[in-house]
Amino acid sequence: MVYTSKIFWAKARKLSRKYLQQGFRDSLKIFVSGGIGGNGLPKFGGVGGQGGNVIAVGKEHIDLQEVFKQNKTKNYMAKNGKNSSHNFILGPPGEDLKLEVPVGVSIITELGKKLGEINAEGEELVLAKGGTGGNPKNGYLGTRGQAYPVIFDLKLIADIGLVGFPNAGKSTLLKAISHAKPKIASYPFTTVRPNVGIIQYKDFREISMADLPGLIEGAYANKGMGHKFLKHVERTKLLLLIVDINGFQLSPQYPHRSCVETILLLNKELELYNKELLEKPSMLLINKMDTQSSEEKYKDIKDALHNLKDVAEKYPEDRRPQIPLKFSEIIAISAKESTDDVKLVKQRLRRVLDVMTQTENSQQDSDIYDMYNNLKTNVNENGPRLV
Ligand SMILES: Nc1nc2c(ncn2[C@@H]2O[C@H](COP(=O)(O)OP(=O)(O)OP(=O)(O)O)[C@@H](O)[C@H]2O)c(=O)[nH]1
Ligand SMILES: [Mg+2]
Repeated sequence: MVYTSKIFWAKARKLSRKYLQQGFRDSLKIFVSGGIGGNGLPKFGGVGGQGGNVIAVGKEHIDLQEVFKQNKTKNYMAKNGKNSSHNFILGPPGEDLKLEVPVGVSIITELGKKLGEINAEGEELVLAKGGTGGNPKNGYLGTRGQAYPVIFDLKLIADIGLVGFPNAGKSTLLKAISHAKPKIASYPFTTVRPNVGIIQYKDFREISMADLPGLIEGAYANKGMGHKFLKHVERTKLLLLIVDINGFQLSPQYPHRSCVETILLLNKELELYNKELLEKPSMLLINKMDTQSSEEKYKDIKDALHNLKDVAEKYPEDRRPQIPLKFSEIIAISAKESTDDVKLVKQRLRRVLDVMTQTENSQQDSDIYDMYNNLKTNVNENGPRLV
């Protein structure tokens, strides 16, 4: 037994290291420069052509890394403007350079200034402007274009973000609820890069769900896979937390955390990373209800689940969230063994998201607005809905 457990943890450690080596990237730095403006022709008052711009253009379903690997360069320059000449008194402008980038990318400078985001297919953003053509104001000498490194930072866009410690069953749920085929295994850090699955309904409504690699304590400070994946949660509409009824232990060197502790710790990690995440609607799934004594364990924690705020107050400060998440629902399930449970989750997720969509479309409709607010707040008034 000791031997098997040694192999297990060695494998888990190796895998988490493998993730770091394998270089999955959802951020990438390149150098962009706008074309130089063409020179003017003072004798004839000729104006040089404007340098071309470097422009990012959104494209669905492309991989950030692949796009730039194919080009084998990190320098992207637009064409220079042509000089003014006898034949062309107005020098022709330099051609723009268009770079296709995945939808969902934010573009920032090295100093952290945000240049913008690309959120739709075909959306364009000028990354580097071309220089001005030579004219009377600049002594007919074309100027240089903007040139600097830019960083593409990809955030997934999905309706639902699955958040949980490693091994909680996130990928198992995604597989059961959608057509995605994530890798599932009994060791932590099986998922090393985010996967998005599409949940399909009979009326053709589709909802996307992102399965993210497991968080660990300290993720907010970039421990484990840290920030890299927490940032994806920022763009999801609903947080779906999933915990193992039996709690979680990263390895024998780390303390075992009970189910309730894991909920509070996930809450704390989200809070430390970005408090605004806690304002999103959220649901909680207590998974692995088919395992031994899970029913008893669930009974024991039911009261605590109704009063997570009070329970949190008894925890030491470093493990206690300041702002407890307000779950619109808490559902005990077996993602692996019960198709009925998965169906129920599918229905409830849709219910919350439909209310949210209606709210977005009609802020004036006070009934819907109240419904939405209730989704966010009913835990404090009536306690969460337990199934
Ligand atoms: N008994 C039982 N096992 C489950 C259930 N859900 C998941 N598992 C098992 O738990 C293990 C981990 O499942 P995953 O779906 O890979 O967990 P994960 O949260 O995606 O893990 P990471 O990708 O490492 O973060 C696997 O061995 C699953 O078969 C469940 O409802 N019941
Ligand atoms: Mg997984």
